[in-house]
Amino acid sequence: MSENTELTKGHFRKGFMWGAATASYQIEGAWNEDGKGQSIWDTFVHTGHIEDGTNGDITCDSYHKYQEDINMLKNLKATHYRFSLSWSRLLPTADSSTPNPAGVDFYNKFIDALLASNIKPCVTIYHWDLPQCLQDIGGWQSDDIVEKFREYSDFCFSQFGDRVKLWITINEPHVQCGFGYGNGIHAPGIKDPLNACYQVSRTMLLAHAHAYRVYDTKYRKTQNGQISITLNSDWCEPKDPTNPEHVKAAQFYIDVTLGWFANPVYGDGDFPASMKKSQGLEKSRLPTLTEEEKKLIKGTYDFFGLNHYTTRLAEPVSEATQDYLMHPDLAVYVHPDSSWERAGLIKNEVPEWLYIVPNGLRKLLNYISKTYGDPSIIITENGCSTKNPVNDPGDTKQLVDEQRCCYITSYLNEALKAHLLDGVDLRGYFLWTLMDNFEWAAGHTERFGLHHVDFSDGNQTRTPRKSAAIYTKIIEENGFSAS
Ligand code: PNW
Repeated sequence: MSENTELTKGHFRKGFMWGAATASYQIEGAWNEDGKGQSIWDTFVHTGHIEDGTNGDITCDSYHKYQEDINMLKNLKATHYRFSLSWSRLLPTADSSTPNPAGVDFYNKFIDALLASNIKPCVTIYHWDLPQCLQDIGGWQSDDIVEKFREYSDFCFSQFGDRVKLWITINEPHVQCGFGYGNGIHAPGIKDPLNACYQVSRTMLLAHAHAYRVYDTKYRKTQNGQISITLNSDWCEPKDPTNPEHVKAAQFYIDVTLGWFANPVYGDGDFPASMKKSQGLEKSRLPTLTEEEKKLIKGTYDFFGLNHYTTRLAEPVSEATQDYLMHPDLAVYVHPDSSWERAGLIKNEVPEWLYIVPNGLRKLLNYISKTYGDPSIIITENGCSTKNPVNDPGDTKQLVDEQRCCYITSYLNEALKAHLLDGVDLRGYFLWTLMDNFEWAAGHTERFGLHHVDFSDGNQTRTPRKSAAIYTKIIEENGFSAS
């Protein structure tokens, strides 16, 4: 078949990080227990918005069942676990002088239990669950958030940095800007693609940069860890590679998803020129970063955190396709190739966005390596979903998840090619996700787990899928051994 399926044998570098990833709101539950404050996701789910009407009130109940999560990680043979801290559980009033002792205790116990099982924590400081009290005073649309985030990060380093050596400041600012403030399908549900969406990209970058600088100046010497941001990007190719307009369109799509945040942090400190120009306005709608701000943001990374799921083809917009634009300023029409396999096992009940194109990962890794000066890259998320309801009466839990097994094998093999054949500096891989959880606006309808979770048996019973065993074999071999 195509280059997508030819497997290469070989190994990742020694000490490669093998993990699974989750996020606090998606797994913890206990939304109002033990002094936790409310987050914008608590507010959002309690006012509609979710495909199946579910919420994260209980979800996987990891707040109580964390030892089960650790047991699953042990069985996987994971060396690392990426999870996020709930800001409102730690600082219910977003004030670091009045933390919630039960919240601090919870993460201390959890981190200690992980380390006791020889699994290293990779901690995301912020994975979208902003304290509601901060939203009430403007959230990411107010410059005050930058200092609040700096203070919160400082608090996290001071409490957990003796044991946490791998930090991610902010998860996927691009999705937050687009979904939280552009089309409003994520909390806080603001539909303002021409203003708010851009405005918050600046505060997120500044918040990240300040957190990095605090770590650098106050903690690095004694704690000796690494810290960065995690950016998401599809790979994107011209529909017709011989047509310069298509080539331009594909590059523009990457500039807008990846470059929007990667250019400031890993490039020259500023937003991509193509984005500023593209609107055809005298003054861009993107905020202007001052020279001082650019200097502050530029270079605030110890590695490149990448979340990647899928690939798109690009072409210029035509009259027929203009309704499909992601964003009014994004004058590119992107779509999957008709030959690509779509995620989900059941026809007509499949995730709309996820197409399986393994070599897109290899190309994206090469692109990042070349464009941003060969940084160390950690894949902080990659995975594949299925959609409910499952109407295979023989396997309603989708425990024999052949498609996910193929996804993991083929994407990891492309990552291996990037490392072995192309010399990309790849340091680790975190599979999304350890277990089925609350998949944001899709609620429990979309499942990404290596483990099935029963959300209706009162026990949130976790059951390994076939993909868990497949992933473990790859971890044990540190790649793909010649068998
Ligand atoms: C990521 N897209 O979000 C998040 O970091 C996870 O919390 C989430 O569960 C996971 O991917 C699966 O969706 C994304 O539309 C959301 O391209 C949307 C997109 C990409 C990533």
